[in-house]
Amino acid sequence: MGRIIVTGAAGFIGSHTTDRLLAEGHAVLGVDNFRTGHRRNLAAALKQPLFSLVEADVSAEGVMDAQVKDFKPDGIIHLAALVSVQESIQDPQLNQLYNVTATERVVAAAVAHGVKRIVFASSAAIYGDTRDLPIAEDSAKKPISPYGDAKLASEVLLLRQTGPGLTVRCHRYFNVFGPRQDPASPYSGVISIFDRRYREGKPVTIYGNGGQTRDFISVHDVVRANVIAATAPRIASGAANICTGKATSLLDIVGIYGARYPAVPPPTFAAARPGDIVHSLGRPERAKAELNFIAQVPVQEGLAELIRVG
Ligand code: UD2
Repeated sequence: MGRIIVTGAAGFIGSHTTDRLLAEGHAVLGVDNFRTGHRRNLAAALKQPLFSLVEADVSAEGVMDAQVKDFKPDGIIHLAALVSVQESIQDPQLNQLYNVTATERVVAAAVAHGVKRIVFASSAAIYGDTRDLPIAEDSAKKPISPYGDAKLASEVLLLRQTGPGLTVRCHRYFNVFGPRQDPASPYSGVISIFDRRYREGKPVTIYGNGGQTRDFISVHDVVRANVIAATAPRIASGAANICTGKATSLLDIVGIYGARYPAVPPPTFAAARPGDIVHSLGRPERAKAELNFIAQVPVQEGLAELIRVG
């Protein structure tokens, strides 16, 4: 079994990734500054003897170097980030710190101490507003936010370091959803917002006509991709979409919630958000070819789980 450092371990994707690694018998060191992560997400992990947790900032000088030197991981799953696109627009310097400098620290520590593998949380945001659907990995990369710029820059600096000793995998996540996703901001993932509203018995707001579609992928599939990339023998470095290849509209989602919560008033409709894209869909073939990864959780099933466990 391996030894893995998970940065951003207290976050939405990080905590699920940590749980899965522990369940498979790996030793995990979580690093998180708890800026947007929550200790409650690690309630189960903290009971496991193979888990340890360091409260520290990945972007700070010396932090990753010391942790990697001490823990001697086989791999690092780097998920710590400034996760809000909106916040990256409001505070580009903070975005630079958490989404670029932090990656530089991870790479430097990995190279200095001979870590064999890095898995990085990239994003479909690197493609920007492409109309060329479904999106393949070699599509044009024209990010439209500092967040997308930073994810692309991180990919470049990570993939530059690959060699016989270090394998890097960049995962371009599409719209991830599932339990523990934080609905706190109006710009949080739409499913987390809708889930909270239906639970509270309040109508959701649909911006536009609800016909817009996204490639929604369950966090459990994303976690499986992370664990494969961190632990599978003999994989090559590269970047791939982590998506389902299936489009789901907001009306589809509201239909599922409406059936489950019949007493909640129907959605209200408001003007489409400026800059909102109508359709986003990824091509999943490269992850299948390079990682043998195929998303397995249908959206209906993922939503049923979310409605059940919250
Ligand atoms: C993602 C980013 C966003 C921006 C965009 C660029 C997230 C969470 N958001 O947005 O910041 O970079 O990519 O393409 O990663 N919606 C509603 N009602 C709500 C909330 C959302 O109708 O209460 C709509 C929203 O207008 C959009 C769809 O739901 O049409 C999905 O919104 P999202 O923010 O979950 O994800 P996305 O892909 O638009």
